[in-house]
Amino acid sequence: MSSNPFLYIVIGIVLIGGFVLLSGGGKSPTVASTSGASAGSNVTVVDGTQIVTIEAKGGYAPGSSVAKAGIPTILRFVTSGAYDCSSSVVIPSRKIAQDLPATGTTDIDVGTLAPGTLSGTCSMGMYRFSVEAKS
Ligand SMILES: [Cu+2]
Repeated sequence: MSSNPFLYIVIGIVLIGGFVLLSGGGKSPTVASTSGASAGSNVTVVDGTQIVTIEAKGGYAPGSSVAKAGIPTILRFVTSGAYDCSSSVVIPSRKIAQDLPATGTTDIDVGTLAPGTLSGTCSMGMYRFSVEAKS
């Protein structure tokens, strides 16, 4: 019985595939660890207004954000081909119900956050997000 060249090709593909997976896995995203009680990496402050950027599509990312209390705050929802119910945002404590375009950017003014957690969901209450405001 002679060796089967097909077998060697399969083994080669598996080895190369495994190597690609391993080297790709090494490039895990590094979380920017800013010092002190600063806000999360999805939070920026522009002209004194805090902008919390949340992607909506099949849920919310990040699901939980850390922001600063005491400054005017906007939740900026970014959608890209979101045809699921996460494109309909409800923030009960602010009496907000906002439909997002399937693709686009929608700012929701949530006022100045008091220390604590602001929570929202999709219109069905299935997907959740929260913004924890720290003083
Ligand atoms: Cu839903």
